[in-house]
Amino acid sequence: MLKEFCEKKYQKGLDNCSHEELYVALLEMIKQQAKESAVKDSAYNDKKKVYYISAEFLIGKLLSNNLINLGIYDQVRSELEAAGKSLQEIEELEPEPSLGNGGLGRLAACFLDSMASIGIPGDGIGLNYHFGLFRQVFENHFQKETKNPWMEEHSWLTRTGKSYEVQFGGFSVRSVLYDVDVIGYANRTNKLHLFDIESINEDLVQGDGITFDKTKISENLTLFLYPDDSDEAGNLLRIYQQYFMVANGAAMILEECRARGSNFHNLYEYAVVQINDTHPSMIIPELIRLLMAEGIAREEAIAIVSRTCAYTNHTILAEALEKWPLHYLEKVVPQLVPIIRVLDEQVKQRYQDPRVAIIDGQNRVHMAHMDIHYGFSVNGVAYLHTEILKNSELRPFYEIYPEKFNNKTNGITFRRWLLHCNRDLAVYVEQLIGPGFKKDAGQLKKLEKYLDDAKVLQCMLDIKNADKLYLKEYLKKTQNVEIDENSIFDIQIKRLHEYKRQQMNALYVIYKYLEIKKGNKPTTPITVIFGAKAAPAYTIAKDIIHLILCLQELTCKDPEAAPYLKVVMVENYNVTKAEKLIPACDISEQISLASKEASGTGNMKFMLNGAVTLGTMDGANVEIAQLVGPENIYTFGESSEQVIAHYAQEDYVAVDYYIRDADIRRYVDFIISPELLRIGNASVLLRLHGELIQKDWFMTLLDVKDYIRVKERALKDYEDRTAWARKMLVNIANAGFFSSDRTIAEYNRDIWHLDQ
Ligand code: 26Q
Repeated sequence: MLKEFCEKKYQKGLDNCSHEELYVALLEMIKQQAKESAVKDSAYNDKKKVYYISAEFLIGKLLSNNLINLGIYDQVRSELEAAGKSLQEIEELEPEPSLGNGGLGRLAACFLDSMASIGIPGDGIGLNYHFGLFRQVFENHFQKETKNPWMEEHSWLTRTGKSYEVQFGGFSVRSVLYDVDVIGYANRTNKLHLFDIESINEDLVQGDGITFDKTKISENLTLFLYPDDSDEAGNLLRIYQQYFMVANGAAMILEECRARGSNFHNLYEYAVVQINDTHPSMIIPELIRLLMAEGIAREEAIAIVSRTCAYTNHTILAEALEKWPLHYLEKVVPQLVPIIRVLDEQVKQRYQDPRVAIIDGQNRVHMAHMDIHYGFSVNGVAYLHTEILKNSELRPFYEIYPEKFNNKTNGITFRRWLLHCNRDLAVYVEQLIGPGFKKDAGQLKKLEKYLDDAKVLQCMLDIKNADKLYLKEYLKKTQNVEIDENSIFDIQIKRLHEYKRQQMNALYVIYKYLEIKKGNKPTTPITVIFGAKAAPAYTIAKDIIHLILCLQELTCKDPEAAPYLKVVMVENYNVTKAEKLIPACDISEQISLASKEASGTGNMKFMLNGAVTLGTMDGANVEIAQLVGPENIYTFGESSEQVIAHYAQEDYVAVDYYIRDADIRRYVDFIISPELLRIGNASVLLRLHGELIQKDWFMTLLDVKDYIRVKERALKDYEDRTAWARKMLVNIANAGFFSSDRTIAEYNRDIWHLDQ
């Protein structure tokens, strides 16, 4: 099929086409097929539609994924092979759009895939950031941020004719809309709508860095995702971005619903708006404003919107819960302020408890509070997280609206995170249990009948070894580092944040290094791999990256340690790198301070690819533990209840652990040892050392000893390879629950209620 397409397009055979030509042809061919399959086979009637609105969509590269979902991957690959071309090399030409930070953005992308794959009419609404999230480069053991241009002449973006005028305080901008096809697996095609501005000026960015004039809104609005918000101009720009997304989204939703027959009094029969964290929360007052402009009375407009919008919470970290000073909103979106004030007054009349107010005593608008009062559903993203929301973080709201609260444990799309990223494993699983698991992930459970089959267990190990070899070659090629494929691959990849505790893993490395120097060499060597970007203004996070890069140099250059212990920090961690790292992993590091990680989704990807989790009882780890049983996961550390009690009683004092425990003192002091000071920057390492002893907001020292103990047990267990392969298989067999198809079916069953 590609052959005919190229013959028609270029008047030559595949073998005579360049990789670039083949890439462009594939883009066009896939777009054409997507159009043809747009609403084919949909089980749902298209009256009511989901609008998933999100500041982030971390979609990753789309070429292979789209070929898989269209069911033509194998055919295209063999056509190319027959012509001496490699699909993998063509795929390398595709830039990765960096339209997200991490978990929340990747979740949105998995949800779009699942909606299209189970036939739900559901589109994404977001922004088209030209330089996305920054590209990370390492220089002198530090993270440096550069811009990440990804839009090219030929891409998945299709410029539509849609455009709206968006009014801000004192000026307006005109939008342009790009659409990306969301091609479901053997099902329908939906859309991701990405709004941009017509007047964007990429030249505002100096050189290849990420600095620009933050005040020129009509030129900079969609340049970057989350520009530095450490100053007022950065915060204002965030609000401009949010309102721009919301105003375009609301206008488009109303236009579409009118076209499908809504008279707006019944808007909730035509649309459900899922608000992905608080970043799009202004859609509530904006929709109210637009309905009032259509002549609907205020009270009714509020009631309609309250039946249309639902809110998902992704975090309990106070600093991530958005509270905008009212005077910022007055400057950026004066037209929303009277509406927000009305909503606030209504709430204050009904409930005297200041904890549930929308506008607080310092005149700050609590976006989440507006969502909870004026949305019809509030959901957390894992069982434990939702319980914490109900019982502590949002307790006063739960007391008012118990019926609004529900849990939707996160999921991942198995098309990308198994079929695409680990073909060898997917093919083998299909040999064992047939193809049914691709549409119904619960069928992976059938693998359990092979738990005592030595041949199957050996095949699992062989596939893992092959994946480790691929990763070794990839790291050699991309970063020129040499790792040992026969070592244990211990991997921690996620955004850099103190609560995720990369610093605790670094302390383990120090412990192990000192053991090796004492002569206690591990039976199997260990490769500790990190991948993480730190927010440009997050000093401690960047200090932790510095420590890890210093440890990389120390372990790789020390001839005594290197054969047994190596640290590797993968540069510019993104979706594409995750796809290479996850299949090769033996031990999946999920070590957040209990209660702080809402769910985690990397944990699910690793499990599905046969890695064993080493983690705290936090987020979805709790559900993983329940599914696989204590034999097949390594858990450690204090429970979420204990941690919440430490915060309530303010009784955690890091320095006490440091003083009382000579081991802890040795590991922490190594950060400022002559060995590391020779490599790193003294003032940075000193700052990090001081931070761990004097603050340690996320209680690293509380759990570090237990962490080391349990990690040592996992490494020892690894020596019995058959027993380990059994753990791998149990993890894969029980991963079915974490398919985002299941999550989306639950959203529909409990929140969206779209009819078949
Ligand atoms: C807020 C205010 C100002 C500036 C930035 C922000 C901000 C930006 C991004 C706040 C939060 C985010 C992203 C949060 C996120 O990715 N949360 C993750 O969501 C995943 C999907 O539900 C969970 O699995 C993770 O546990 C959670 O950390």
